[in-house]
Amino acid sequence: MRAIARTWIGAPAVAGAFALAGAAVVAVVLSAQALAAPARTSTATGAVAPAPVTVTFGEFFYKPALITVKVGQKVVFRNVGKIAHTVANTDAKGNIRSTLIKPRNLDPRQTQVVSFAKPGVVYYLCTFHPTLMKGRIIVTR
Ligand SMILES: [Cu+2]
Repeated sequence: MRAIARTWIGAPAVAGAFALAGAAVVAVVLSAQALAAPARTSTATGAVAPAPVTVTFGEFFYKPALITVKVGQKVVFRNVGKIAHTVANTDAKGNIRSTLIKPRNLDPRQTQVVSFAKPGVVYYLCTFHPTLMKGRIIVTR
């Protein structure tokens, strides 16, 4: 009888302790997600869209050469070099396609903003320096 009484008193206390521990774990996970989440901006419609990602380029690089963005998220290509470059998407073998990123002559300090409607891997290069400047974008849902 004593043991049963102890179980009766003890069980709710243990359950309560687990509930508290669970809440603490949830709180930690939520704050960790808040810290890890990319910066977001509100659109005119009030929907929350991921902030644009900037890729700088110059002689002879794209930086970062590999980025991951969401469908619809803007990518800003910015020329920080001293001469003109371009950005054109290619197939995986490097053949220019220009279907997802149409190349434009980008003089120093000029930018080109692109985004993608479907998930996948977007390979790109500079049409002026195709062997020297290449990059890749992973587009996720
Ligand atoms: Cu170039």
